[in-house]
Amino acid sequence: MARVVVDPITRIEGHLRIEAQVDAGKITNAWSSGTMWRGIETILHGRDPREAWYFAQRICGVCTTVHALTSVRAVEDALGIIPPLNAILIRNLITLSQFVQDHAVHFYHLHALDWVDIVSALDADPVATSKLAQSISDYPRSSPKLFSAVKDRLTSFVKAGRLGPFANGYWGHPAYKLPAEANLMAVSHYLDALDFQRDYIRIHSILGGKNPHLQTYLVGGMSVPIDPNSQAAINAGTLAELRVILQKGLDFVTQAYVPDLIAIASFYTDWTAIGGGLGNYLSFGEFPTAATNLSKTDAGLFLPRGLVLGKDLSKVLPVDPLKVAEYISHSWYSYTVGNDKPLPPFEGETTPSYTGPKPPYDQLDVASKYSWLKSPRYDDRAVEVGPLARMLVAYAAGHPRVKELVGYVLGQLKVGPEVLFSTLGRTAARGIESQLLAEQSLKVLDQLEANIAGGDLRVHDGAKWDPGTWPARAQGFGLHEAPRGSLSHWVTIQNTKIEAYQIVVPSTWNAGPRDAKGQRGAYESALLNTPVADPEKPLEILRTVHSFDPCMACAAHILDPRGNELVEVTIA
Ligand code: NFE
Ligand code: MG
Repeated sequence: MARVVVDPITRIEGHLRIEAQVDAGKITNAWSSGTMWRGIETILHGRDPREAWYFAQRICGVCTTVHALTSVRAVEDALGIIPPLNAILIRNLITLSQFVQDHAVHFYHLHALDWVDIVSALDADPVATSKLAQSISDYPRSSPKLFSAVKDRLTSFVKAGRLGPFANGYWGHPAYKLPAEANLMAVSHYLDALDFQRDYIRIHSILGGKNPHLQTYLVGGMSVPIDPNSQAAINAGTLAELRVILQKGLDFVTQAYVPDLIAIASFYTDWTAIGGGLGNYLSFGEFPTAATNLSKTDAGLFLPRGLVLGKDLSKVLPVDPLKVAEYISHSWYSYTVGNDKPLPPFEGETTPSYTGPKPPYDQLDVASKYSWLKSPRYDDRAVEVGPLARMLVAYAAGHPRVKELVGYVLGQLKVGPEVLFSTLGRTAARGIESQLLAEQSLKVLDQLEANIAGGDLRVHDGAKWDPGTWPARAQGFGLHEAPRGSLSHWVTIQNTKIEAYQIVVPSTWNAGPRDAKGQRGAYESALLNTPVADPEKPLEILRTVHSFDPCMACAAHILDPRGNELVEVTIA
């Protein structure tokens, strides 16, 4: 019996600690702790709601666009604004490209090394690697010469002891199963993906001025001008450039990401029986195809809104966002209503109350409070959010392209849909979603072009820009599916200023601690029964936790407004 502590979990965004009880080579209990304190909710108090997005998107440098979008949606809902179609389509393009880049970076740079043994790649034969690569895809960078150069480069890094981001991996661990050639192919694509993601995200500089933290959101629309006769606006040339980059994104996903995913997964099908977790899946739905308010309707969404409970894909239940509430029974906060009651976000409170031991500490006090993350619940249920949740909700709702893509990937692996409820299912769903959304990005561009060609150049509705037109009090929420899952922002506006602001974030849904009823969060639940071959090298814990793509900056987004010291960190 051993208590395995992984702190910090690396190859994620932010600071996460996992404690796991390992008995006879399997995890019998697990706790997830966000160990970082930062944030945004409180500093928004008293500000102009039209500028909230600008601060909110600073929550994170990874999912940078998502808090800007959700914030403007919340304020638009409160004030009854529906932006023009062009603005909605530009927002979709920014978000779709965010997904493709973020998922590709996660697969190659954050998750692949849980499955790919870099050191084993040194034993690969470049000619055999080229044969393997060409047998699975028509990705052009697959010649023996190229793989030979990658192998030489890797060999020189290893000889010089300069492994850089590859240092301290659990290389040689018995849970690595890929042949040397597959490892070399994956290392080569890891390097290619670095270039790909940098070039691809230029979409954000075209539509948002820069990345991260785009500059062109606006309550009521976007500040990206459309004018076919101006060099300084979206014109035919800009649209053509966007098409080239979006097509490159689709090509990379089709030729590299998805074939690599299938090739790697085929050696790890035992991971379709590990890491299932809660079995409840929530998606708010995303990508409006018309000018609508997502908080009032889910009509016309490309990805459906819905809830799947108990792994039952025979039905999709409706979602009422007002059934969201957050517990803090095991989180370092206090509520005025008592610490065991959940609060819905419109009544949410953010009062830090750190009772944990001072770091460094050996073990969390799991009977009491043990995380900076709250525990969001839907209708008092713990649910998983993210790519797997979205793909399962879409699959169960009969989304034709999702059904096709899921069928294709499962067919290649010779397994059925029941395997989706797993660590590997989570990773496969992210790849399937990348293919789906890279395809969709070109269709959204078509729709934008057609709308512009029809003479509609509007990107902003300024009718309610003047706070003098607002009611004395207004409340609204914004819903979004961010790459890691369901996100919501909740705003109360009183006399033109923000009176209250709450953010319920994807990684909080997944990485949060137990609630007052003892229900585990998604990570805590997924880790149960995960095998651990060597407690000193808990590679298997990384596999399951990374399959969620953690982002702790998003999840622990609270900040004391005056920068008062809340935690003392001692560096020995
Ligand atoms: Ni910082 Fe995020 C996404 C949000 S957190 S990455 O995607 O919101 O899960
Ligand atoms: Mg919050």
